[in-house]
Amino acid sequence: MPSRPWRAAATALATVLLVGSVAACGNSDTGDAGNDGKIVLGFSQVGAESGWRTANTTSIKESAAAAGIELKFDDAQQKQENQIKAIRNFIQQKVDVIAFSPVVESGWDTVLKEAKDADIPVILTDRSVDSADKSLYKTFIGSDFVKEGRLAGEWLVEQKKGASGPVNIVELQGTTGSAPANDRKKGFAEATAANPNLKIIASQSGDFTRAGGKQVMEQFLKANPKIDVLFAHNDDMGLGALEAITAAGKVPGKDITIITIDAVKDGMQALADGKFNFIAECSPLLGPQLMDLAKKAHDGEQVAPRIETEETTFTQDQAKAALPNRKY
Ligand code: GZL
Repeated sequence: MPSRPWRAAATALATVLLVGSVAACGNSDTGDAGNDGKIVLGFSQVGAESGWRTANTTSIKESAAAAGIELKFDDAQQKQENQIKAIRNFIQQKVDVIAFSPVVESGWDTVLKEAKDADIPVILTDRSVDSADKSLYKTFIGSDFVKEGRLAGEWLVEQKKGASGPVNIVELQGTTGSAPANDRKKGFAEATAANPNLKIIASQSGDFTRAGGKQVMEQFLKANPKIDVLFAHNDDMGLGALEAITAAGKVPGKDITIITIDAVKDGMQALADGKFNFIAECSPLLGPQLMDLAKKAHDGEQVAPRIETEETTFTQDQAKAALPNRKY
């Protein structure tokens, strides 16, 4: 019977294929390392809103490649709902570890519980969350934003200690509800309370972007005839504000003292050129430490609950000296 030998061969082939596919599925189903044995890290990034963010993304992507970690990267375009969606996708794909920089502090408990129920460790990078349940994430790696705001305020108190009358300060806040905006504002206010002459006469979010900084500074300048100081929560908003200040016929760095946070290259150039007066550093180079933590989390090793990055501050002279060697 000519069909019988073919039928046996076809059955054998189908069996081999079925076993093969189940085996392949088995690897991805177990959620263990990627098919080629690599750890799979799902990362949800805030967006691409500033020079700091771009440098942070570069550090993460380059470090993952160097560490042999398979990176699934998502850009949330500064929307929390996109980050929640990305985290759910990572859970569905059974990645080994999830890391993210929460665009805002609140609203994460539900999705973090889903990751915990799926037995996928979560690492917070750069920004933190206000969850009361600390078991929802393995660790936080990033900066002390209150300290950054405090350093900015302390420098201003020193600069203006001889002031006889009111020193009018306007403040460009970061993204509303974000940890850096909340904490930098807190630290700066605490430090400047030391001198009652220092008065924050206006404070509004520029969303960490150059466009936002320019737009809000234009409003500040229209509404406030006497502005002595601008405190911007990041370099990019300060750089945007420069355009508004110059357009208003004022000299940045002289008519208006400008203090910012980050110390990205463009901000350091403005500082070296005398347009900014002081910058508190906030390092975006978290990639290498993140990959080390991802490996430890994957292997079930204990890690410290909070890992803070080493940072410094810059005056105009220090920026001139540091610029040639800046990595970002
Ligand atoms: C700080 C980071 C902030 C930067 C901004 O760690 O979250 O977000 O200061 C960036 O430049 O947009």
